[in-house]
Amino acid sequence: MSAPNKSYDPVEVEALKPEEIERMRDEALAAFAAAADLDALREAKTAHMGDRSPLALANREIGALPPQAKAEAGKRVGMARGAVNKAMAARQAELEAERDARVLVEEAVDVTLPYDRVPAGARHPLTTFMERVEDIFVSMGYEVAEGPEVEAEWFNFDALNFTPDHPARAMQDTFFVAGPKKAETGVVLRTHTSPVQIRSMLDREPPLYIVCPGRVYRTDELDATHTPVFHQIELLAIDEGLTMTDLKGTIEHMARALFGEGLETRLRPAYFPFTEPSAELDMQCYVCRGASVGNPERPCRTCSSEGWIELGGCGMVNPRVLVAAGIDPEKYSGFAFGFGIERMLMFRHNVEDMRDMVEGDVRFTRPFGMEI
Ligand code: FA5
Repeated sequence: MSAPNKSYDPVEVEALKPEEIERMRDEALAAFAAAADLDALREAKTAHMGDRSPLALANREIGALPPQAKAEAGKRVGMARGAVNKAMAARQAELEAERDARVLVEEAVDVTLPYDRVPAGARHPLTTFMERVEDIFVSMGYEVAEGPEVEAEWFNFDALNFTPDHPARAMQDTFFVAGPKKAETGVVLRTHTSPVQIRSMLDREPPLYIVCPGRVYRTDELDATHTPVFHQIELLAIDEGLTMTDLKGTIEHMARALFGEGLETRLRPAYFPFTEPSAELDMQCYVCRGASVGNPERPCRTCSSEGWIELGGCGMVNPRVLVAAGIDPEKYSGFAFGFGIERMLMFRHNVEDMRDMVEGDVRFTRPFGMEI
């Protein structure tokens, strides 16, 4: 800042010349007009309105002027600064309005768009059905048991009284697991859930009541009534004094819980090496209740007009199996029952083709609801 000077001529002070002040003002106005956004405007504001801006420096020169020159110079600089302030405020308002309009467009949320474009998933009907069956037995005091899907041949066949050359081995076409060095490893993909009978008997002391749901494998082709990977539920009860009557009553309870009251069941002789005697258990058709038999006027698709639906295989546990599992057959007896979940789901929901259950198409699963 210049020192006070009594003979000071304001015209001689370069920074306070009218054309200089006008130039400073015009440069500021041009800089504000050229600022394309609020950041650029902030920079222009610092350059033209800040403490080190030309107009601020010129303003400081006024203090050093003689009194007679101060008023005029002060008015000139003041008007220029006023014009600069006004132009800055106007440009700021303009740029803020532009920004607000742009943000409204860019960050707009369309509240009318559907919010659930990724539909919620649900568990497969096979899983929920299997759990429903499990619950029926758990409510009767049964315990849920599990076993491995890759199983020793001994558990899958030998301990269940399938001798090495027993023709029944061929009834359950088996996937054998090959090892890195030799093909015969004595390991198979379990062909049924019955090996869990043996595991449970070896693990626990009788009395025992177990229900075992699980996945099993057979070399069957995929068609309308077969799949190479399917599910079974196995039931095993070992106690003192159990008879076929207990077996029939237990399965009857399950059939009624699943299909409705008043349905008859019947046992047909069958053969399984691990039960003696063995039977296939049929349930009266829950759709026609036998009314379609011999009645061409009223055919029934569910039971093919036979009046009965086969539920699965069952029987009294063969004493040889009890011995293999370390249980005294003189003291204990037991019954077992095993059935296919896919087949039962087909009967219960009139599914015509088992392939629908494995293909994962939501058009099949959706009507079963969204139980999770
Ligand atoms: C057995 O597997 C015996 N373990 C059942 C058993 C348990 C008998 C306890 C006695 C005591 P089976 O081979 O019949 O039995 O098969 C049982 C059920 O599995 C059949 O009734 C059928 O519902 C189902 N099943 C068999 N093969 C297939 C397949 N390829 N696809 C879908 N379900 C099948």
